[in-house]
Amino acid sequence: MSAQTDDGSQAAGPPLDRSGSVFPGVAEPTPEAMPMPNPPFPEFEVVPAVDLQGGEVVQLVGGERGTGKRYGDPVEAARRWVEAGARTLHVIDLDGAFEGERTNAPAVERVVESVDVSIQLGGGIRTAADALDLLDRGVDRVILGTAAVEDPGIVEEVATEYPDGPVVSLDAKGGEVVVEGWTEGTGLEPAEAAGRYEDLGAAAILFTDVDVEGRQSGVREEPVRRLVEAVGVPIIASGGVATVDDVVALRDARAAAVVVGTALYEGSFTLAEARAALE
Ligand code: AMZ
Repeated sequence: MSAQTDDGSQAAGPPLDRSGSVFPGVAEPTPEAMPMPNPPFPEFEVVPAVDLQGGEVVQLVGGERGTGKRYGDPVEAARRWVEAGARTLHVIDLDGAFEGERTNAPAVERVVESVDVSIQLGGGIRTAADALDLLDRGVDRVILGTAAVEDPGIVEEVATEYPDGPVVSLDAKGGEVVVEGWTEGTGLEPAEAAGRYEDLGAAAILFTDVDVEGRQSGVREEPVRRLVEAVGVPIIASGGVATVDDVVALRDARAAAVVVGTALYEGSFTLAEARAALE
């Protein structure tokens, strides 16, 4: 979680005086009310996934309900990854992604309160008000999938208050962006859609290669390269990582970060091994 202090971002011009006649009656914002800049991934990171279903950690295969394996208590998992050196956790409310309601909110809150690293949270965040509320409460980044496709203006609304806050997920099945828990196609191609979200203020783009997700069958770098070439914001790659070579391949494809789930939970490699391979 990030502290919220004055970021001095008005340095290019005179500070806004909200206490004067322009906003009569509106108190000057306290330093605590201003978000501190926290741009995503100044250095390449391996980001453990904490995907939640029914309050427990799960890893699905290809994002399909009823598949995959359970890995117990989310707080234990989160602490384990932080102790192993994770600087960011990728927390997904899967019930939220499927149903549009964040039913794992209590478990998410326990995770957020129990670790002191950056948290990017997604799944079921469908309104700007919910996204802003989560950012106000200390979540570092909110991931918008379905809502960003249905109402792209939400991205802009969130970015206006938290420039480093909104991550847009453009997860693709067969080359097409999918939403509603990856059950519905959109007709969008990720690299084409990404530019529009960059213009709206997305701080980063999450790309999950759904066809290989959870299969531990290796990654495909090509779609990641296409996104990196299409936009200037960081690309967070996800899906299919089985070995440290996959991590290195995605770093070499110039992803800013890679999300790893099953391979870490199954002990295929450790975060320390990934770090060593990246040196
Ligand atoms: O596994 C799935 N079926 C799945 C998943 N992991 N479906 C969506 N998601 C993730 C996306 C994104 O981070 O990668 O949920 C988030 C999007 O949720 P929403 O509710 O904004 O569409």
